[in-house]
Amino acid sequence: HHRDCRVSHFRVMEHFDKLRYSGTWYAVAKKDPEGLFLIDNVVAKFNVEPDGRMTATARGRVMVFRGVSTCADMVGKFQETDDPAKFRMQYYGVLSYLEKGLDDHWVVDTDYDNYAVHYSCRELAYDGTCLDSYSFIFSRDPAGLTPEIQRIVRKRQEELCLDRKYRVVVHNGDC
Ligand code: ODT
Repeated sequence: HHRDCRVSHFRVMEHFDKLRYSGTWYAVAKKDPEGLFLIDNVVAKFNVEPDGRMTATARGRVMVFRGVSTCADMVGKFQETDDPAKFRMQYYGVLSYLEKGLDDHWVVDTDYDNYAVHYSCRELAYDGTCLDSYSFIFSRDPAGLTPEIQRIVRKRQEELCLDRKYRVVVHNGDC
């Protein structure tokens, strides 16, 4: 059978709980979009503000222009949608020359305590599949994920039609 790669058919986390999701997540793998930005040493911190809105900061090594990288702090604000696991992320850098924009931000799967699978499609094709996506695999533990969890994550990567598109995100203290 053929896999359904239409973005609107992708399953996301059911009953997503942003409070349980808050705190620190280490990126352990990433599928890059066109024009890669976040390179490695990526750590995201999610918060829930007193008014209930989700915000986040991300620190990591980023590409500033062709071949030149630096460590950067990014800030994100999340707009809610009809689906509690699907957000619109408005983001910008603490320094003005860093990338800014508005991306989809979907929490595809998480157990809150160990792993999370994030997905963002930036450009849809006419047939509803994605032309330009990025996706992060997050771990609570910078040392990585257990084999059992890696199996779950691999399944989700396949369901996103992104199997074998990920690279390892290293944490070597550069940022
Ligand atoms: O790295 C890329 O190539 C694309 C990513 C661009 C946006 C990064 C901006 C992050 C803003 C702060 C938010 C933190 C949480 C992020 C979690 C995952 C998605 C970036």
